[in-house]
Amino acid sequence: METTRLAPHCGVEVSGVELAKIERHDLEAIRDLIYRHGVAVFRDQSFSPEDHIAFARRWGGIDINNYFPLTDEHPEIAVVRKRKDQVTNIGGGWHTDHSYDQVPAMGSILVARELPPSGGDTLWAHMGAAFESLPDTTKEKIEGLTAWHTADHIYAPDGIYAQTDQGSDLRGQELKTGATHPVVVRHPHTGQRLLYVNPGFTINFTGMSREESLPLLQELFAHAMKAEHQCRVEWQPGTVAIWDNRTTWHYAMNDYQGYAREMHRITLSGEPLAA
Ligand code: AKG
Repeated sequence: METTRLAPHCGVEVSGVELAKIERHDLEAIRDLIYRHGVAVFRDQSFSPEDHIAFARRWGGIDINNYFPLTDEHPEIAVVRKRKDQVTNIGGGWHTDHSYDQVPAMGSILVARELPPSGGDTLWAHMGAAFESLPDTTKEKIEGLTAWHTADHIYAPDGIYAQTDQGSDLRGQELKTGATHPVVVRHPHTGQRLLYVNPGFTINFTGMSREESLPLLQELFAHAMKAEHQCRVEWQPGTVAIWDNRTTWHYAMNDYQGYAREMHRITLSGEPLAA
């Protein structure tokens, strides 16, 4: 197994591994790489939906996504599809999967099934690097804070997925379901401190309104999405990416109008988060 860093603070490409047949010690090595680098990318994989599910089960539990269409034969797999006549895409704004759950997802495994001729890359940003590089005054300001996360404004009954990187437009939706998490969490395995707010799903700090929360949230968002915390992956047929949702945010580029793109995602169960 060989590894190549994708960027100084985020991402690693792993070669010499067949995910569908991986041995236990390689799986443990990959788990450790993902905890540290945030996302690992594997090329030229032969990875059927059955392989995808079997591989995910070896990590632990699978979180079924309540919002995305699921494949008919495999309810564990969420379909992340953009039709060729569609304008918006799923994930076209910085977010981390399932931060609105009481026990947020550990990670996600995304497999390229149909790609546009060019474009449609995915970006990740490392929240350990983002926390580390915050000014000390900001670190002091957010120490001990908690924030509320929801998806009620994102997945509306009409299927529109609206996000901006300055904090999502709440579109007058009534926000009911969600979860409160520390603004800075400690990674359950590495102990690294991670910034755990994201533009897609984080609405307000506990004890503060949305309006009172937005200036500091926007300061944190703008800092975290800086290019130096990011890496970028260009998909090819056979590419699989596995990421840690506590350690990273991600962003699906929407730069391939007129073409379809389809990815299959399995979301991996996590554990409760603590400061
Ligand atoms: C998600 O599954 O949450 C995404 O953002 C999709 C990423 C992608 O399609 O590249």
